[in-house]
Amino acid sequence: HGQDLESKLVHDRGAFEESFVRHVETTLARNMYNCDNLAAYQAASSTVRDALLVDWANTQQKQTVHNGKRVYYLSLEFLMGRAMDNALINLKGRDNAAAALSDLGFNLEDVLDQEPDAALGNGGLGRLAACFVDSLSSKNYSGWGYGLNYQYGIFKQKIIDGYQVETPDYWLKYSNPWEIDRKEIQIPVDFYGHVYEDYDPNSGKPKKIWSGGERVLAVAADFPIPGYNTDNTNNLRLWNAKPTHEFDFTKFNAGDYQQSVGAQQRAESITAVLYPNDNFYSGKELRLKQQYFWVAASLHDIVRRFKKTNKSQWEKFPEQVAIQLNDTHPTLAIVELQRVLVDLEGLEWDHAWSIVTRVFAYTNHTVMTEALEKWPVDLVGRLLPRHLEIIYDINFFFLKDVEHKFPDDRDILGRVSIIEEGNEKSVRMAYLAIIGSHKVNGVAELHSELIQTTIFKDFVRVFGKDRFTNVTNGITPRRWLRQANPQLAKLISEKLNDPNYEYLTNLGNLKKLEKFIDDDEFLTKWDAIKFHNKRRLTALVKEETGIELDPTVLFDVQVKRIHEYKRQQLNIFAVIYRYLRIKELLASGVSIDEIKLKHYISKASIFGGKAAPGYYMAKTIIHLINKVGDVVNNDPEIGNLLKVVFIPDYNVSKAEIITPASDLSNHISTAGTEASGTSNMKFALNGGLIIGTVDGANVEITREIGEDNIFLFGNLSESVEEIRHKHIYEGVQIPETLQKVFDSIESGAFGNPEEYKVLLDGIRYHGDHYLVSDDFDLFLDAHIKLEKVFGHHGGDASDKDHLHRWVKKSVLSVANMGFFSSDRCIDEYAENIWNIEPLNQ
Ligand code: 26V
Repeated sequence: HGQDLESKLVHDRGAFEESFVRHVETTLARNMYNCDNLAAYQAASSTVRDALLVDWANTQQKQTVHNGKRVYYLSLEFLMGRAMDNALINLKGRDNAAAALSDLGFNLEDVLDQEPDAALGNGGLGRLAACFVDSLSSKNYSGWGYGLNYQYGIFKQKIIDGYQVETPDYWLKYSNPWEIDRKEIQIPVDFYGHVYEDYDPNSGKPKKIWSGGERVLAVAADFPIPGYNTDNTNNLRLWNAKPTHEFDFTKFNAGDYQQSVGAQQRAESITAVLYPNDNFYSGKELRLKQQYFWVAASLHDIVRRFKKTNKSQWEKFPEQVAIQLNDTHPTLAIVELQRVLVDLEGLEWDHAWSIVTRVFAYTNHTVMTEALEKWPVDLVGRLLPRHLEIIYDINFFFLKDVEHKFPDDRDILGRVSIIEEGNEKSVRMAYLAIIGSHKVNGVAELHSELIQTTIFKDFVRVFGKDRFTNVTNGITPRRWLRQANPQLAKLISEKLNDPNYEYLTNLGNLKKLEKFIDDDEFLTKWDAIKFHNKRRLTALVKEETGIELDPTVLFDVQVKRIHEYKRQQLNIFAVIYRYLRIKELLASGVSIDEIKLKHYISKASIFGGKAAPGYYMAKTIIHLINKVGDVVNNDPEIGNLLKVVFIPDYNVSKAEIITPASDLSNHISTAGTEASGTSNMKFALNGGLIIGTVDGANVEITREIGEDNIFLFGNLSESVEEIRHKHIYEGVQIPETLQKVFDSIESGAFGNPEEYKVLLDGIRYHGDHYLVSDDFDLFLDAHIKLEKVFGHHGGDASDKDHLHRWVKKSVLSVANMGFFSSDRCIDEYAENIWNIEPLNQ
């Protein structure tokens, strides 16, 4: 019956309409005459949710009966974006929903547009987790996500007078139809208190007891994750922190009722807000509380599920459970499992530890030292006294092994110790994660190589090369092709003779597009779709900024978190250089038309991205971009030759509009700093070309699509250290071109030069850590080269070869992007790290 209902709601127009009307009248307590787009979204999403729940319940049932190994993906961030379009696509019910809504007087796109983004993440790491749960479901794995149900997601960014202003993202203003409250699933989590020793009455052995302190409840909220073209619907479980309602009666009796209730209410602050830092560690107590709260609740949930069928057969635990640590944020799970096994279940230390290390694996997402978590020992000891003891014990046994292995190397002990000695002792979470895992992976080849030769090189000596591996990141083609770029997805399905879009789960099939590389009609269609997408973006830009873009010009895009290492400053400096050159040419009497013919093609530089609220330098870069935009866009001489826009509040739903509309996107991090990047994959999969450094997954993208189809430039990662050294000992050489840019900034061309002093001085006087000066001319050269290819694109129709040069590169990119499906990543994790197999449908 359930399956029937599901299939009806999604595939039967009448049933969808009936359910929609019922939800308007009952769930929303409104009527059809008083139903705006928002209400329509709520009623439609409730209908889709009802359908999802059927698959979800069946899947859980099936997985329980099968009783195979499950993987749990622990991530503090899941940057899901909107759910409804994705659910309709995965259930193959989009056309039906569109037709039903149209019958009722609504337009599906407008209705979808009402949904707030679930923005429970910062950037790459959180979006990767979202792609991974999509692939886990789509490839029929039994895999759950565990995270926190923040009331406030990543802040909303406003641009006021060119400055970033943060406002809270209260995304649960209206009830969330995708959330299934599991109020009955409550797990107590303790903090603070003290540890004492007691005797186990059974064994007579000493035993540690952790008691006292503060108790908070973890209450489950579940989110169904539908797979594409399968009934498999996994679960994403996000925890809410709630007070226990166990009054502190001593306070109560003393008449301090107010304070007693107040302390309880503060429990909810644990899951109130997502920390808005990306690639930067700041040691806040509440953040550590979030981590333990989430890890303890998730682990106890996992253990409870295991014990239901396996009782206390702990040897079976690693055969039933794999846990993937998304960065070091959940590292305390290693300690918590050891505590559960030793303190609560009475296992011997070594036995427990051998179970722990078979269960966990750790993914590193950055080599940036400022992002590596190091929690002060004092803080850990106060918040989690028993855990700190266990960390010391883990370290003791580990260092004993290291000493045994390297008896003549005294220094290595200090280097690999979990505890960093110094003014303030701290716990190095990455080291703990490596020691407690059976596999450690980086997220692209270059990155995995770098972690093994730099930050973790001692651990390669200690544990051997086999503990380390690489899994190059990927993205889900359902959202990032089918959903974001429906016209291109359709053209591909026609060309591949694949009316059911099977290629979306077999992305290697894209390769067959190469056959059509000389098919002019196809290339023209391809180009027209890009143009359509550019118009869509033009409308968004107009709405968000008031700026009118000409969709025929080159759209040159850089959207991602604002960070010095990602080098938005390099990009905007090059834009300024271009503007100054254009002004010079105009001043010397060269006409605009001649400039367009001989010097510069018309382009729009499009930026977007958030800066961490405390990251002053990043905010300065945003301000500069906006000020350059003000000057350039209002210069009457320039016209469409150059425009500069900063799209405020870049997020997943805006990415779905921006990505398919780019001709060229920037992935220009200092070599060796961007672990992988995933937006590079999204752009290439949508037929945008890349200008990039030899960094992160750009390396594998180049290998797959061919070096003729990507514009690489810049110093290589192996030279970076030496160049930095030279900067410090011999000073930084500013090339003439960049000097021109600096001079104009300092002349006040873009507002008060004082505001940009930190930015320029960082390059000139403080060692130019990110090699802007070294890569500037190389970046300009790469532009000259690529603009020759783009030039006259869409112009002189008689010169077909030239006309289609860019488009051909675009097609060849897409045709060779199959490798970057997150389905491939998940298969690699499953085989090489988790040792799990898909469930047959
Ligand atoms: C670290 C920290 C440190 C503590 C406070 C907040 C915070 C938030 C995130 C992180 C993790 C590393 C940052 C990250 O997002 N890395 C990105 O991961 C992407 C997915 O693997 C990858 O594509 C990007 O290159 C990498 O920057």
